[in-house]
Amino acid sequence: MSELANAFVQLDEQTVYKLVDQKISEGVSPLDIIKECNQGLTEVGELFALGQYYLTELMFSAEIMQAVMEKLEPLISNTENKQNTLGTVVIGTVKGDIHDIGKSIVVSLLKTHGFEVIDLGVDVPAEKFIEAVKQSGAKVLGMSALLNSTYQEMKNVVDALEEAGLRENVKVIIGGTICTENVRKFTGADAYANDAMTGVKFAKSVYGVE
Ligand code: B12
Repeated sequence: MSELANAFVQLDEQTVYKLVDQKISEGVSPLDIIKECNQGLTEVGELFALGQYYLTELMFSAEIMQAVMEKLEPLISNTENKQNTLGTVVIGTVKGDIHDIGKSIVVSLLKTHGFEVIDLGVDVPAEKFIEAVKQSGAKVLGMSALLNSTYQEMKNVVDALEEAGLRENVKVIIGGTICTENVRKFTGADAYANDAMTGVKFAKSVYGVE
């Protein structure tokens, strides 16, 4: 594990910031820095699952990551090419789930790559996704989910799209660490992603750009 990931696991806030600043000044790409932080966060999650870390530690790791994102977000916007609006993407974290650090990264990257993004926030019920898709005419719907308990909820959203007669015009991508090909099949989504760039590539392919 890298020094940065390890500092995350130790919840050594000051070392995390120092290493992130160092990497930024060395020109390491923001997405690579996020990847390293993610390794640390995954381990924090493992320690939580094992009962060695408690909710306090989980919350503290999120605070550190949010502070890191404040440093990285402006860089993501600066380093990538801003283009005209390529299309609209509706996104949110599904009902029952309040994790949003990963979703916010996807939102930043989509915007940076020229998409208009309607971010519905966290704990989003199916009706709200459907309403947003209807009103915006978005052809891409992204759902973020980190909890196993959300499989059914993701399926509910896809089913609700179908019931509303919107499914043919809207491509659905689910994202987050729990998303796999099996989960995709169960939910009826068109694609799944475990990283943010896959979401951008998916949106580009749906809108027929690049
Ligand atoms: C930080 C954290 C929290 C924070 C969240 C703060 C916030 N504002 O988001 C807090 C403390 C609030 C929290 C709460 C809980 N958490 Co939590 N949490 C985490 C932790 C440590 C890191 C998550 C994170 O932010 N990672 C960093 C981001 C950058 O990564 P990411 O989310 O995976 O996103 C990337 C990709 O997945 C992808 N992506 C994500 N979404 C999308 C969407 C689309 C469309 C696309 C294309 C891509 C994409 O792109 C991102 C960038 O690459 C994880 C551990 C882990 N392994 O994930 C546990 C974890 C997710 N939490 C867990 C649990 C159990 C909980 C709680 C139930 C704990 C409790 N007992 O209360 C609650 C749930 C509350 C709720 N109802 O949602 C479990 C889930 C187990 C499971 N699989 O069901 C995990 C895995 C920890 C563990 N190993 O036990 N948590």
